[in-house]
Amino acid sequence: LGIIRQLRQDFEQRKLEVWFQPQLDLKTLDIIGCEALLRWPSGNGQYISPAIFVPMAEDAGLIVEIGQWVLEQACMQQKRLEQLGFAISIAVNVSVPQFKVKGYAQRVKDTLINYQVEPKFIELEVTESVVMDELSNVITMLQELKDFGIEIAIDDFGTGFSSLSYLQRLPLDRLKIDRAFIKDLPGEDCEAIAALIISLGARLGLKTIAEGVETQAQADYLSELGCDEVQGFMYAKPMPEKELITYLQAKH
Ligand code: G
Ligand code: G
Ligand code: MN
Ligand code: NA
Repeated sequence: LGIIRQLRQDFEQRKLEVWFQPQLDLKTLDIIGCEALLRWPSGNGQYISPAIFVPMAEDAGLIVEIGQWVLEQACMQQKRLEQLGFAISIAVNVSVPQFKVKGYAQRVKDTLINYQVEPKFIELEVTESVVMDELSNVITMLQELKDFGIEIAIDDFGTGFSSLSYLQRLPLDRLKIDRAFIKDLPGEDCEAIAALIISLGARLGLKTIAEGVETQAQADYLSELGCDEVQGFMYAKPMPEKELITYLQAKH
């Protein structure tokens, strides 16, 4: 079976999973949210990385359906967590082809209404590639979602090849500093870039979140720079829903 046929079949047979990775306030270490991350089981407890199959699903157009399903899973998870007393937001990754579907923003809004999720508890993570494609259209859609109350983050910030001018034109809430700029911290080049992104975020009135934080030295340095939030193996790995609930209850 071709990999896309297999993916489609496993998706239709509800074999895909959505895991969640906590995001913390760097000062208080309170859990402020989590990122929803796709997992494709390949048997014996192994998983095919989304870094491999998401680009294929994008090319095949399959990401539109899968992305909608991830959003629905995120909505259901948000409600469950809220009912357990954890009012935290859930960040969902959105790919370029999803934005190309007519009425995408309305569909997102309808989904939240359907699941009775308060928009402030859902964040969409978009990459710079979204912006480079059809700028005015994307701005309109993101503005519509933002007006509804959904938060918008730029994912993998600093790794794209677009100009920075879009930062003024998009209705953003958060910059996610790519792991590439965190992994060698503290260290000359990395420090300069991380520091620049954090101060840029502050100047633009945006929150900054560092991804891929693995060591206390990285956390200390980010704290010194004034980074707002962190996500990474040092705090928690992506985990299935049940584990997330156990984790949140243990932290409480
Ligand atoms: O979980 P992991 O770090 O292996 O994810 C690798 C990549 O796959 C990340 O860049 C992430 O943005 C992407 N990814 C994970 N889940 C989703 C999803 O639901 N939708 C999209 N579009 N990308 C995802
Ligand atoms: O590209 P995006 O930011 O959406 O993807 C997040 C990815 O980063 C997920 O696949 C997640 O598993 C991975 N990730 C999260 N925290 C860490 C970390 O501390 N170290 C490493 N190496 N990867 C991480
Ligand atoms: Mn992401
Ligand atoms: Na990223």
